[in-house]
Formats: sequence, structure tokens, C-alpha cells
Amino acid sequence: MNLEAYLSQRRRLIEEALKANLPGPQSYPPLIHQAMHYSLLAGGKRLRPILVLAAGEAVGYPAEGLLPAACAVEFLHTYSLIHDDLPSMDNDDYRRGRLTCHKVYGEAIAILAGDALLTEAFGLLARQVEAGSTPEATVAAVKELALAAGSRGLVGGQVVDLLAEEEEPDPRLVDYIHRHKTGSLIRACLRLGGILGGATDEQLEKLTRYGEDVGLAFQIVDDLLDILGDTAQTGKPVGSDLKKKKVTYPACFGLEESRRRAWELAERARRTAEELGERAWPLAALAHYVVDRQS
Ligand code: GRG
Repeated sequence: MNLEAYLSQRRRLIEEALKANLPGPQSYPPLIHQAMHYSLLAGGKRLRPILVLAAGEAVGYPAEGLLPAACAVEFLHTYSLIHDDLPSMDNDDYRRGRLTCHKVYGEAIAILAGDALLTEAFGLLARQVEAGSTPEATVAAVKELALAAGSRGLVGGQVVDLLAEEEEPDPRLVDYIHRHKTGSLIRACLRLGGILGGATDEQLEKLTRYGEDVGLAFQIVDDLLDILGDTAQTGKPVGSDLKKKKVTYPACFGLEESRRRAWELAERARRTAEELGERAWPLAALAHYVVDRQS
């Protein structure tokens, strides 16, 4: 199977599971459930859940058995996007090619939709036990996701990102922001797949290194797309980092050097995936997909 076919098959599986794990849009109180549907089912590449499944598959675990964890990371990712777009954060009007959650449902409901998705994410992850994971692996996965999403992970990265606005570009600062705001969740996806899939310590270490490299490469490319991308493809306006005086990779290193670093990280990740053997071919192919993407 080639990567395109793999991705569309996995996306189909994930879309169905996301719908099945969300309370219906008419569930009482409908407003919050409609807001959750609006943001969660608005498309999106579904890269993070795909990484969970591919990490599990790389260590011999069937993708279907990891769907609760895969949905959990997409719920959590969508919460972070809704909150990131709020007027008190990045104040964005468009996401995933449509108006942001607060533009449609108002700020209060958007905050609550994010809160609900974040909370439901941990409930879903706990349901890995029902999908066949051991209680020990499930608890380890819950701890992993909490650490990645909290003040020492995604939230910490967001805080430093907000504080750094208008500061001089600084390579150490941008590295911290990218590795936490974006990298920690991507790294956790690989580790969740590994932990729940029964990886050995050596396999888990390789998945972790792969996740760190791909996570950083992903955010460098996000910075590049904010300058060079096409709104029709990215689903959000270009040039917003510059307008908000964000600390980004291109601001620190320039376009060419940023591109070179992203490619180097992807190449190293590809080689790490190859060390995991034939079953890790989707991870190996995904490493370059992440840096070649246009959205
Ligand atoms: C307010 C409690 C509170 C917490 C804030 C919002 C937040 C915590 C952190 C923000 C993290 C964030 C939004 C990072 C940006 C990561 C990023 C590149 C998102 C875009 O991901 P894609 O391209 O999007 O995978 P799709 O739409 O394809 O899923």
C-alpha cells in the first residue's frame, strides 16, 4: 500500500470513531454539543491520531485496538485549537477553512466546547481498557497525555509563546516554544501508540526520538506555511505570525535555513523509523510527508 492509500484508509477509520465517540449534536444541552461537532468534525489532517495508530502498528498492534487513544488525542488537539483561536489568545477568525468556534458560537460556548473536549479526551483514553489494553498500560498512557498537555507541555509552550510576542527572535526561545506547544503532543502520540501497543524499552525510545524530530519539523513547516502558504489550502490566513510579532523559526534562522532544518529532522526521523523494521513503513513515509505538506 502507498502512503496516500494508507492515510485515506486511516482517516476513514478515525472519522467514524470520532463521530461515534461524540455525544449527538441534539444531546442536551444541544448548543455545546453542536459547537463540539462544529470544530471536531471540520476536517483537519488527523495527523496526530494517525501517528498513534502507526506507532502501535510499528510494534505489531492492530490499529482498530488503538482507536480510543487516537480519538483522545484529536479531541485534545481540537480543544487546543479552539482555545488558541480565542480573542484572548491568538484572536483568529478562520480555522480548518471555516469561521473559528468563537466566531460562530460566541466566546463562552467556545471556551466550554474546548473544556468539554479536553475532559472527554481523558475519559476516552481510559476506555482503552475496554478495547483490550492492560490497566497498567492505560494508566501509563493517561499520565503520558496529561504531562504532554499540561503546564510542562502544550500549555507551558503556549504561555511562553504568548509572553514572547514582540520579543527579539531568539533560537533558544523558539526551540522551547516549538518543542512544547506543538512537539509535546506529537511526541505523546508516538509514545501512546508504543505504550498501549506493548513496545519494548528500545522500541519506545526510538518512537520517542522519532516523535521529537517530527514534532519540531512539523512546527517549523507550520511557520513556513504562515509565510509562503496558500490560504485555500491551509484554511487560515497567511502572515498572521508576522502581524502578531511571533517568535518563529524563519524569524530566527531565515527561510532557507528553516527549510533545511525541517528536512534534516524529517530525514533523521525517517532513518529512526527504518530502525523499527518493515512494520514502521508508514512512520518512515510520514516523516517526509510532514515537511512536504501544503496544509
Ligand atoms: C487556554 C487552558 C488554555 C490552554 C491553551 C491553546 C493552547 C493551550 C495551546 C495551543 C497549542 C497550539 C494550538 C499549537 C499549535 C499547533 C499547530 C501547528 C496546530 C495546527 O495543527 P494541524 O496543522 O491542524 O495538524 P489540523 O487542522 O490539520 O488538525
